[in-house]
Amino acid sequence: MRKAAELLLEHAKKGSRILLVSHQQADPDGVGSALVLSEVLGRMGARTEVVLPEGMNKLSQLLLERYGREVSTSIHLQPDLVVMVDASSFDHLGKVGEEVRGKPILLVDHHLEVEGMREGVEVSWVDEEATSSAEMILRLVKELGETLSPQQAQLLLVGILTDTAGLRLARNSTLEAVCELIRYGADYRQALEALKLPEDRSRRIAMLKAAQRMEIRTLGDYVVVFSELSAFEADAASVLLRLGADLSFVGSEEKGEFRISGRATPELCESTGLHLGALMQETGRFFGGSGGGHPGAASSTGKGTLKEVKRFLLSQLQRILPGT
Ligand SMILES: [Mn+2]
Repeated sequence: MRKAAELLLEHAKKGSRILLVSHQQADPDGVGSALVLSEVLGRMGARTEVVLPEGMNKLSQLLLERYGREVSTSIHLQPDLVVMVDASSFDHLGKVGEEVRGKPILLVDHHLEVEGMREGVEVSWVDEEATSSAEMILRLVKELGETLSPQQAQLLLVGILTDTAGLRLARNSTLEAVCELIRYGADYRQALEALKLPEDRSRRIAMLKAAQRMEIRTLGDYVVVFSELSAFEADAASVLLRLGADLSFVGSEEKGEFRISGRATPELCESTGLHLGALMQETGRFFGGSGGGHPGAASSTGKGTLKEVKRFLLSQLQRILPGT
């Protein structure tokens, strides 16, 4: 972290132009982290821009409206430094990945490190122990000797709540970060409110369809389920865990390309050492796409059919899960 802070300090002092980017379909952790860091660096003297050309999810859009923030959809700044937040590889940035490749880059992320990324950037600060990028940004801001406004603290808190499923996946260090954000003026109940999506009928129907189309497999002691949707795959994968699966995969397929999200219970990850992020990285690589994520939540894209992906995942899982 020290190196990350030093690099930012040096650039901010010079009044550098700093571009902040996050992953495609950015979630509140990515958006909140990029925005808050951008504002802090701006106060320190840098010229900054947050660019999310590949869009963000519904929740992030609602948050920007609620907190009166804006992001760009294309790059206007000729950056002296690019900060990648909450994204572990250029592939995850979509087309902006190609535009920033080769520029001086600072990587701040808590996903499984992607092979070769460390070499492609100036400074890489990856902390897989952090449950969100927002926690890392809080530490970074303090290291920079800066402080947060109540609203900035709130944006980071919302990021933490998103990535920890409302603190269910929190570690002790997460809760310490939450307490600190509260001292800066964040409000827990308000953050929970901000994360409630308006009642969405199409989402509810998608969850029911995912359950209806579910295929149930047992691998040793574990219940693994597969399903198919054309939207809300990640949400559905989480819902299927809550229904009782140990491991769930929900994918979509269009024009010879697929997208798949996986979720695993913390118990399964702990007892078997399964890292879905690594499995999805491998899946992406195998099918000519990209993938990654966390031990219990990850996704991948690639070329092929869901049937082929399922076969691939099952063969990998048989290798990884004991007694299968
Ligand atoms: Mn995150």
